[in-house]
Amino acid sequence: MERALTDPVETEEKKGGFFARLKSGLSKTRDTLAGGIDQIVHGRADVDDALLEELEEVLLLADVGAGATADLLAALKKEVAQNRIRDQKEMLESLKEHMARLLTENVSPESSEAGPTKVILIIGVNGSGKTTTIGKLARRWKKEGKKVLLGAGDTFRAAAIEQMRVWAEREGVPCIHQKSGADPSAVAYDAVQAGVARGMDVVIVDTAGRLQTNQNLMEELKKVKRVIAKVLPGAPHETLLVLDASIGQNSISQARLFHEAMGIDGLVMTKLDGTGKGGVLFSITRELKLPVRFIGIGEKAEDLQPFDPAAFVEALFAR
Ligand SMILES: Nc1nc2c(ncn2[C@@H]2O[C@H](COP(=O)(O)OP(=O)(O)OP(=O)(O)O)[C@@H](O)[C@H]2O)c(=O)[nH]1
Ligand SMILES: [Mg+2]
Repeated sequence: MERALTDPVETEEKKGGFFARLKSGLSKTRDTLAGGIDQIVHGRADVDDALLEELEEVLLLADVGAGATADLLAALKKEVAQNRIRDQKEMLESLKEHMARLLTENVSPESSEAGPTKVILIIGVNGSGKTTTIGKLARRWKKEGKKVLLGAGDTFRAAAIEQMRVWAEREGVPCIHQKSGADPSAVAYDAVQAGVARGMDVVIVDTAGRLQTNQNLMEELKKVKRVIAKVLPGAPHETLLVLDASIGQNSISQARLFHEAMGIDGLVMTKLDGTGKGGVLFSITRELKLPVRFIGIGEKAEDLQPFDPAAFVEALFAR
């Protein structure tokens, strides 16, 4: 089959756009982080205590968080003492290495136990970017040749069902939905059953946004998960929490409560393009030991990328 040359994802990737897009999506955090570092090293030769203190401030401003910043500073100070960091260039190289390490150490890899049909449950607070992320994932995976089915599990508002159907139609994937007000676990049940029956590779189930502190709504979410497991034992294979990066450090307590209630397998960090707080990824992986699976760097269908720690750090410091 001939591919349309105008497919935006296709064209982007042909241009080697992955890194360019990442770089532009992270420009606000880069301004805070690399821009801040540029300012403090400007006109100074030595890596001394004063410089490291200013570096600490820059990291905190970019929302790297107190714990992760302390880790990074301790590592750098040790290397300065051992004479392994002798100038600013070496300091920057070492900082980048330690930052990439923070994003990968202790983080569990993606589980690979899914059978022929992989079920993914998407959860998070209101407006974090769940439905948009599902649409973007549908596009990505369909383009990879996978058979994708969506479940419009946000039955809270009619507009949410409509939003999911619009994405499904645009990406050319089936969408299982019921009327607004229907039981979300019934929709999840139907979606997974249909996914298995139709031999789908991936079923992605949307849910209504909810606060992590709302007991009743968290119980409802647990029920969705239980019902999915009843239709297909072992499912959902991945429960992904979608977090809005612009809330910075607040995302840590949010993620912790969702994780305690639901058992999360990974994170999707959205809206990185709109915030200088992208440093939060370092603290959230450090605190929760959960992998960031995807990042959202814009509103368009192609603005979702699998998270690549090394590329992320590189893009944060790229000129
Ligand atoms: N700039 C930017 N906007 C995003 C990104 N991801 C989502 N959005 C926008 O965020 C808004 C909310 O997105 P939704 O996908 O509807 O969020 P949701 O979590 O499904 O919201 P509820 O269903 O109401 O809980 C929309 O305007 C999206 O276009 C992103 O990575 N970058
Ligand atoms: Mg939604």
